[in-house]
Amino acid sequence: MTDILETIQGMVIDGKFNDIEGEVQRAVDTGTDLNLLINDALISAMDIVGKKFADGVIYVPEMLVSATTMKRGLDIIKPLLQSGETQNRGTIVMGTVKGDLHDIGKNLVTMMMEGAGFKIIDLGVDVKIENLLETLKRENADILGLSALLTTTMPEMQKVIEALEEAGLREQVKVIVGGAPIDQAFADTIGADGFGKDAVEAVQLARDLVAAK
Ligand code: B1M
Repeated sequence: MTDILETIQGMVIDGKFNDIEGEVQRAVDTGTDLNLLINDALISAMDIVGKKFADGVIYVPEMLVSATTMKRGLDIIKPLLQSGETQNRGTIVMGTVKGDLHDIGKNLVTMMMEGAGFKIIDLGVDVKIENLLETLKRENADILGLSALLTTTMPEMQKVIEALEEAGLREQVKVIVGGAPIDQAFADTIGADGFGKDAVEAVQLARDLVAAK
């Protein structure tokens, strides 16, 4: 890893939220590959933070400060991910499921989807099923994107899919799921239309699902 990526990774781990924007901007200005910046510096930092938390080396407040630092870094990158595509490829309603407050991954997916020309309605975190259904209907959405980071909130995804069926929306709305504990097997079990390992995969999946509609 280059020095600048290592510095940025360290800043997220140490929660240097006042300094991160300048450093990420410097990385961008010096032509650092955005994929490396996102994956090798920012996301990998959160993996290390998560491990430290699991090992009892840090606690929730430190994890939160790292998350804030990560978000500020991503904010610098966000405009660069917008491709300027004006064509609306389809409408996607995004949210982190009820009971779950993790939104960094969901925000990253949202940014990339917007960059790829989708219209995104981001309902945020801890989203209730009624709110999802109401928005999907109102927006006549093509896709619902659900994120979950906790093993305890994963089952909520299945509840959402069941609610879509009960509301008669399942044929019209394709469901993409993602988040650290989610995998293809889980997506298949709950009857989702697709699983995105990361933001890039999620965008490709959304493209494919809309094209096949
Ligand atoms: Co929490 N947390 N956290 N946390 N947190 C995890 C998830 C954990 C694995 C840490 C650990 O123990 N190692 C653990 C869960 C364990 C489990 O479920 N078995 C955990 C825990 C336990 C908790 C609390 C319960 C802690 C407590 O209070 N005791 C609590 C729960 C709060 C709640 O949600 N109700 C909690 C709280 C928090 C903070 C608020 C402090 C903070 C979140 C801040 C925020 O998001 N605004 C936080 C953080 C930062 C983490 C870790 C360290 C980092 C998550 C992250 O942002 N990763 C996390 C450990 C880890 O995941 N390594 C951890 C970076 C992000 C870019 O990756 O979200 O995976 P990710 O997204 C990826 C892919 O998964 C995918 O694309 C993204 C880009 O590649 N993806 C999708 C995500 N969504 C997608 C949707 C798609 C497609 C792809 O389609 C729609």
